[in-house]
Amino acid sequence: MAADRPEAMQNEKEEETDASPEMMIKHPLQNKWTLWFYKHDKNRSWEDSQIEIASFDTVEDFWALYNHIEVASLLPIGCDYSLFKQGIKPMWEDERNKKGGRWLINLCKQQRSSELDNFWLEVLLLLVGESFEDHSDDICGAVVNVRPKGDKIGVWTGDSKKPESILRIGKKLKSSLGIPAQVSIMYQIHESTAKKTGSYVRSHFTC
Ligand code: MGP
Repeated sequence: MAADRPEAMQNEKEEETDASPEMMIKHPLQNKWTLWFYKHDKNRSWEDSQIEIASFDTVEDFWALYNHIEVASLLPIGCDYSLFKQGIKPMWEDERNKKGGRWLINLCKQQRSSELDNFWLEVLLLLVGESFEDHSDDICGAVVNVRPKGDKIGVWTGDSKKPESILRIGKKLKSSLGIPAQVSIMYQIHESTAKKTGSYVRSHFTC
């Protein structure tokens, strides 16, 4: 009878149960994701400075990677992290990005210490958790830029001609990050961003 066994053995039995094959199966994500890192290097092109760090497709491997790397706020200025569905490069030119755009969240300098890491983690969780419901398929990835003039987070979608999907994604993003109603976020088409000459890029949607 189990109750007659010494306590250590009962614990051993419990450990045995915890290590059963069912408990060892990782929790799969709907998509496989790749984390990229960008660091400016004057000897390389922008494209060649994008380095693939790792790919994962389970909850456990997501956390293992997240806990292993530096938080965004401690990256050297000028660096980016990008998380994209596997097979999509974090660049405008990729087939799956070139007709799309991004919801852009501009942070002020003070928000690097107060908001950046929480915002970026929330965005990562929205992506890997497929939290945009019917519109999660329109998501390509997300980018965080650490910049002297103010950091940026962009959520990239694949088709700028899907207003309903874009707006639903924007509203979900805004509410999940707790961005106040009176603060607008804007959606910019990559083609416009790529062609810009000054700092201004027209917003296609705001919410
Ligand atoms: P950036 O890193 O997106 O923003 O783009 P940053 O540094 O805040 O600069 P700003 O122009 O928005 O004020 C910086 C530069 O990186 C761009 O001007 C391009 O030269 C290059 N770049 C950025 N992206 C996202 C791409 C891309 O997708 N493809 C290519 N070819 N170059 C890019």
